Amino acid sequence: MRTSTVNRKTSETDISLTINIDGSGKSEIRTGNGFFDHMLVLLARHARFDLNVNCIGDIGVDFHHSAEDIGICLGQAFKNALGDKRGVTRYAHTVLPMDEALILAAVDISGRSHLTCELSLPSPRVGSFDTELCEEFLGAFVSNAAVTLHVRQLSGKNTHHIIEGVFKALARCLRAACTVDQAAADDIPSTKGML
Ligand SMILES: [Mn+2]
Repeated sequence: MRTSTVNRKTSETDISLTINIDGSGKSEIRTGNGFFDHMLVLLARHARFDLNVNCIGDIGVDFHHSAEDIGICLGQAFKNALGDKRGVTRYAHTVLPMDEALILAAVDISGRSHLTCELSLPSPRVGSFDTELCEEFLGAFVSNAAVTLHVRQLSGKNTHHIIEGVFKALARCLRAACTVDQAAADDIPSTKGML
């Protein structure tokens, strides 16, 4: 089983996070923000990761530090859990519909961090979630996971639908990219010999 736990405490947040890449989609998520809990629950479900997240953050300021630091912890745990990435499929992409929203996502478990995030979010808030934090979270995740991620909104009018589509598309991509390619299960999928 590819698993990892990260505990990270700063003056702004105190986070414990456990991931099992080879899980079944179970999660226990307490981030301090209801909408973001919803996003991480469905990320775990659609990636089929088991994911526990507990964050005590300075949400009296706002949710910024919590969203960013959860992204850091998730990225670190994801990278640790994958180890030398032997056998992974590495590349994945999806075009995911969420009602009127349509989201393209593409992932490369490359060992290099890159995010292109092209979203046009009509509303600055969903519930108590500042929607600009979606990109903050993704940036923190890719930086620490050493993953390349492209996210592009092909259509969408409802901000809840668009962000939910992003998380579901990311989940489907991570699930596929992490899956062991049985024809090459002993190989590291790079001509360099490492990822
Ligand atoms: Mn929803």
